Amino acid sequence: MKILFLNGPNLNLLGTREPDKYGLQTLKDIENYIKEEASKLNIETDFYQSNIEGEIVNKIQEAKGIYNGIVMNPAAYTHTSVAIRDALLAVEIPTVEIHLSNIHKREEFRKNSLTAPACIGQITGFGANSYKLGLIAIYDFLKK
Ligand code: CA2
Repeated sequence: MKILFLNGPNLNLLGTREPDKYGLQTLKDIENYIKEEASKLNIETDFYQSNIEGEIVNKIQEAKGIYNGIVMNPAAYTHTSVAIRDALLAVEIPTVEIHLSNIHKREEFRKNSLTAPACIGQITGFGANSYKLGLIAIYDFLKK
């Protein structure tokens, strides 16, 4: 099983700023932890982060035929990107949306996700553990 972890804008700053909101772990720390957990389940994972919407769309399109599933934190694009939503719908790769913070407990504009309706489900508010929960969710969905 091959899973792509996609990360949207500013997540490259994880662990360096706003630790109260997003925690102390860097994206690389999270990647290392997920790779360790995934290998126990015989899952191969790749991580990708971009601050550019079109690059994320390209990555989703390229994922077709390579990855069985996607775990995605679209970051701010969650709330704005019709393009990412359309790309997910086009490739039909099962996707779990994840967020570090609970987007439903924050500003009004964060409560709506344009991308979640193109996903099998959403995990939000568990900090870095949302990545692990996302891994388990996509694994359970795909192994059925
Ligand atoms: O809670 C999440 O995972 C979010 O996807 C994070 C996004 C935010 O726009 C979403 O509403 C919820 C923001 C990511 C910004 O990451 C930073 C990390 C460190 C320092 C500054 C920003």
